[in-house]
Amino acid sequence: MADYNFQEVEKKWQAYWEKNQIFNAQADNSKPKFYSLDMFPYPSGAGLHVGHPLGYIASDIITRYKRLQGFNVLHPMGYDSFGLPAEQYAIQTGQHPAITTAQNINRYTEQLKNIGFAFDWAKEVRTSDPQYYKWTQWIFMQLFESYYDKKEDKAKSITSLVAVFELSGNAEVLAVCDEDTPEFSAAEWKSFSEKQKQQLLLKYRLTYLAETTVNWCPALGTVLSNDEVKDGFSERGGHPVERKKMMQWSMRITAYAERLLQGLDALEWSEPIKEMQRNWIGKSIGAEMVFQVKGQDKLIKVFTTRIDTIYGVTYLALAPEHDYVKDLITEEQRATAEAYVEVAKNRSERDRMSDVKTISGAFTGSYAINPFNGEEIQIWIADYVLAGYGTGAVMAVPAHDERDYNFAKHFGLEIRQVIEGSMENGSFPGKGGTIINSDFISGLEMKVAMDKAIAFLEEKKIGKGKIQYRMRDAIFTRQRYWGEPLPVFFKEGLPYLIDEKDLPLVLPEVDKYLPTEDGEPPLGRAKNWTYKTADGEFALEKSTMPGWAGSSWYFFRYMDPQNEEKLVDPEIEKYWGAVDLYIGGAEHATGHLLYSRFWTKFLYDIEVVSIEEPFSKMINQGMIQGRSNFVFRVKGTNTFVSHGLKDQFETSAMHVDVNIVHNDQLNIDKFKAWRPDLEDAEFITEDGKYICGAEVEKMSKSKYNVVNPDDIIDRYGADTLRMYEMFLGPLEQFKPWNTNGIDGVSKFLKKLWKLYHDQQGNFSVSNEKATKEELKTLHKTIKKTQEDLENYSFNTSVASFMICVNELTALKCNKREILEPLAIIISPYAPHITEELWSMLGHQDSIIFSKFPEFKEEYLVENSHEYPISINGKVRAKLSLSLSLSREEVEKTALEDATVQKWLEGKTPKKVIVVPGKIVNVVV
Ligand code: ANZ
Repeated sequence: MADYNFQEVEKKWQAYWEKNQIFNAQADNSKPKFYSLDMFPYPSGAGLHVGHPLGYIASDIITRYKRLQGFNVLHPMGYDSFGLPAEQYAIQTGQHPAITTAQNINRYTEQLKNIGFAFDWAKEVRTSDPQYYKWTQWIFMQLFESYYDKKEDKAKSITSLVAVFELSGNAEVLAVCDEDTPEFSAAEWKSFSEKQKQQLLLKYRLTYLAETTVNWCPALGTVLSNDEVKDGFSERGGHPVERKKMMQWSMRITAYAERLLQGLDALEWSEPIKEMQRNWIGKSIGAEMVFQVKGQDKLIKVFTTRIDTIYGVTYLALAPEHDYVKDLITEEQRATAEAYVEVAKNRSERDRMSDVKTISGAFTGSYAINPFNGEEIQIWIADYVLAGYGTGAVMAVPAHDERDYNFAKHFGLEIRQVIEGSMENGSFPGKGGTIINSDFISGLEMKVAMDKAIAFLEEKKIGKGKIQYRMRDAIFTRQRYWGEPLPVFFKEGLPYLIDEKDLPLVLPEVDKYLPTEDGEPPLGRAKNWTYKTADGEFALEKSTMPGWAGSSWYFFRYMDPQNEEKLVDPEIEKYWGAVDLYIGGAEHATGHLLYSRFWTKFLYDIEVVSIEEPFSKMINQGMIQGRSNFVFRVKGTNTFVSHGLKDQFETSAMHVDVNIVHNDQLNIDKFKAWRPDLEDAEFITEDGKYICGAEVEKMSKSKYNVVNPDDIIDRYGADTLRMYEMFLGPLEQFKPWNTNGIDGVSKFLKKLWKLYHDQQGNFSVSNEKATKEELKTLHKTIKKTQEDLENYSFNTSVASFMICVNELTALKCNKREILEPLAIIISPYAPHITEELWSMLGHQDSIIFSKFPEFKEEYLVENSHEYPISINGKVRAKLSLSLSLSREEVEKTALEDATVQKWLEGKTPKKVIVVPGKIVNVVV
């Protein structure tokens, strides 16, 4: 065999791995485990581009390395295959989303297999597969059958809650429930009708149906979650989103707010991602208190984080949507106040919040009484108060809060500074106004002052300490077709679960994937979308689950995907446990990564799984950007001028398909064939070449800069693609795809191949002992590779492989003692070529079953030293001597040396000073 034939070799080993199920993992208590997870892809119609596999290559390298270290590795892949794009496509073409999804999955799988990933394909899951979503529905049912017990700080069964209600009502129950849950006794509970009982239980269930203000996207015909909305537009498609009240299923994720917050500390995730989750959860420690409205039987409840500033309150402010607004507006204020509310209501909260320049609001005409000092203060309605946070009302302290300050300044309201212990904890610098020295708060630490104020509130029964979270319960339904049906039917307007034995509740066929004429979700078109029980036939829920349902627990299913009895076998789950390394994009910080943690904690509470946190360590890979190429058309002509000459003409730049450009040189024939209008294009070239311009942009079809991994593999092979993606730069960094350097990587692999072959291209490896120098080169590379892999620094390893192969080539090394371990350490990066070399070296088994070579320090230690021999202060000779020689031996050898003898001219030295490992000084 002459040159390395990657096409043949790569296909051969991919087939071998698949046939022999090399990467199939079984739980095995005799071996340490390593669970490596990639964020599974949504199989879109466009297929993979070179940016997608970046993280998969990194995790593949780690898993191959872990296997070489003796770990039992689980490295699965699957598809997050429900979702909007397939459905939008179905709407346009009438194709069933299941068909296009299956086609896309086939294409993805083929592309992934071409890259030579060590995936355990036997563990594949697809979230749109009824055998998978049966368990997504099952988890939903468990959530419906559970409530959150605050005393035990865990989810418990609704049945146990009902037992307590029957015994003692709900006065003693400490559970997470709706704000408006009434108190009832055991007797009352027993007297309630079935319907009343169900209605009350919905206030406790961990998934519940309630009227909620949602993000409604009319263009997509569905509700969206907060993280699917960016700046008032849908993340997918960029359609306007509005706020609307609707009956919706929600998940009581807020019950887990504190545990979700605390759990973050122990995770090996990047600080920015943890911080994003902390902010999203948004814990505030403060107090809730009520203000009596003067002359009315009304109490306004506020939430404040600074109860210690109570003596500085100069007005109250309510959100325009606050329930009391109508009743508080007095006759004199009606015209102005109502006009203001009308305008404010038509502005979204987001607009009102982000617009800090226009300060708007109105005085209601009513007053409230500050219970601490009996003072009467004005009640205002203000833009900056959000209806959905806290109580929708604030006690305003303009001297200490910037938003209050701006508002007070604008409307000429009093600004009163409180002098107290908390001063340096942040009073608003621009303050001014009067200064008040409060009665009992003065001179205390903020924390102590707050505790005192809270004690006062509690004693007077007008308030209490309160911990507030910014996070809201998560809306769980979408008015769409391509998602999991909810296992719920309706009887007398109330939701009930279907029987577990009827799972999966399979998505029904519909004639069109659009809402019905009366605005019902697409499932409203299904025939017989009903559920039969002994009591009759009932309508099933018509909304489907959101995209995040299936992806919130897939990492458990991978462990045991065929299990028909259980979500996962408990023994198997205990063995694999948490994911040891999760690689994926940072964009899921407050979506998928939060929901998965929530569901894992819930499944832990109900003892379905043994872990509370799903992802111990996570790395977020940076995006690979496109490197666009441009040609320059001379204005008004069909002539294109090369980059270096373009300034001599008036030109306009035009994106050109990067696949017909190589090293920035345009392939003119391919360019002419690219589009009909370019057929007769003319070119002004530089030295006969047309050089294109280049720029880094997002990789996208419209910029013609999408690079398909298949093309790279055809041209250079999968090993080159893998190494090159790693070589591009640190995994976490954003970096442009720049094929200009890919030839270097491809040449490196050819050089590696040559080390194992003679001049004629015949395989030739000798069994001679390796020299010290050869061993040194090998061992420094082992050391570097190992350190790099432990630090997930992949690009640096590739560089050290290159150096190593260059050194060994220079040494003409073809020794087995060096080349065997070399193949092993490169194999995680370039598995195909090394697998081939390994078999040529005479091994029967896959290289994956060998052992990562042990680094030996001794080969790096220098064992000789080149001593300068100085005679009367001048270096006259250099001698390479072993470091193990004694002082006397060094002296003796030095004096016997011929050059030294010459300089001594037969004289006996007066003095010889030997500094071991450094120098020999001779004085004559
Ligand atoms: C008095 C006060 C004095 C406040 C002071 C702050 C500083 P976080 O930390 O985000 O929880 N607030 C309460 N509910 C609000 C709402 N619905 N819309 C807008 N603002 C609201 O913020 C809590 C603080 O934000 C609360 O504490 C309240 O103002 C305001 F020197 O009360 B504070």
